[in-house]
Amino acid sequence: MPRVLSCIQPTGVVHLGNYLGALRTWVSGQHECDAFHGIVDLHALTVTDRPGVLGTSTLELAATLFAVGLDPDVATVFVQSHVPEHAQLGWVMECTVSYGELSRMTQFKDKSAKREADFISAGLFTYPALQAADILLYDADEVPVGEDQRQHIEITRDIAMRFNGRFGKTFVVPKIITPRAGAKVTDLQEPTAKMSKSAASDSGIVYLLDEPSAIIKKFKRAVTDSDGEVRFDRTEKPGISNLLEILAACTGRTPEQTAAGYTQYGPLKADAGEAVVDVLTPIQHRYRELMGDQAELSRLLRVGADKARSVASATLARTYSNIGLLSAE
Ligand code: ATP
Ligand code: LTN
Repeated sequence: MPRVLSCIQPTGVVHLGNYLGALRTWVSGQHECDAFHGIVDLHALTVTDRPGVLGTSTLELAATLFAVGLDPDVATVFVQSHVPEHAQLGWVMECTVSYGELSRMTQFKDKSAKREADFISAGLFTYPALQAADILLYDADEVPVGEDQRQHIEITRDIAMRFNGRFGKTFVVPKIITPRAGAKVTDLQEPTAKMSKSAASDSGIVYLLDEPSAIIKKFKRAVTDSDGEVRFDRTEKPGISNLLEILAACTGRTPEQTAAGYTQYGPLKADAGEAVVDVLTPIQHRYRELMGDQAELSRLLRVGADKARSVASATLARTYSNIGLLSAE
């Protein structure tokens, strides 16, 4: 059974891009693999400095992960800061990646450019090293993520191969897995930009917990183009292609097959909005139920952290030993 690992940050509210690009694949894959999913609160520290908010958003995100269908009896769901090996291996990873490699990461370039007037932490720069630790600690064969994470998975592979070359076979070199449709959901108001938790405006972002009427409205107002032809073409027709991809992802078809059913933009927008409401409504009900018992959520996360630690501590011990650090025993 392949080992799968993927993580999500507790920054802001989960959106349709997170769901279609990542969470849905986590849920559908959990029975065919040994699945580990982390809520990476330490990663969120790279952009969060307000006291007291991360704990609440971590618990809400846990409820969201179980609401979308991760089964705590099947998948291991844990919080990154509950497993200290992440920070410990993160340092080893920082010493295995170069300044030049980190400088080429587009996520760092984009996020630091957006925060120009703000504090830019060193953690934002070294973020991919901690991400590599998240993945390599679990001997993950596969990492299901959205397309935006490709560069981070590639650098993880490079780090793993470099470390194995220096110190002997220690880490599994993981593969990226992206969904057929939904790997890059874009902002409904700015269809060339990725739908993102950290966007400046909310109007083009569909949140998992949005009311049905708000979702329908956001789709009705989606930015398209003026040539009037329904066709899947990401470059020439980013707005229409995004709607086609979302509708395809919700209905299990390809964007091209979906395009064949439409000649006008209005019905496409309406059907995409309704398909999303149909997918999200049961998730919203389960979310509310789960948030009604926060003690149980915390218990599930403790169980997840225990399982995660048993794997992570063995990998960290192997890493230290292969480097040849002096044993404390
Ligand atoms: P931010 O935009 O603030 O970096 P985010 O929305 O990307 O946050 P993350 O927690 O960083 O959220 O990502 C969780 C998962 O969701 C990752 O696997 C990521 O690839 C995926 N994802 C995020 N945005 C999209 C999107 N627009 N389309 C498809 N997948 C996405
Ligand atoms: N960098 C990712 C979140 C993330 C992740 C990981 C994803 C942190 N650690 C490990 C997969 C595997 C993001 O910004 N979406």
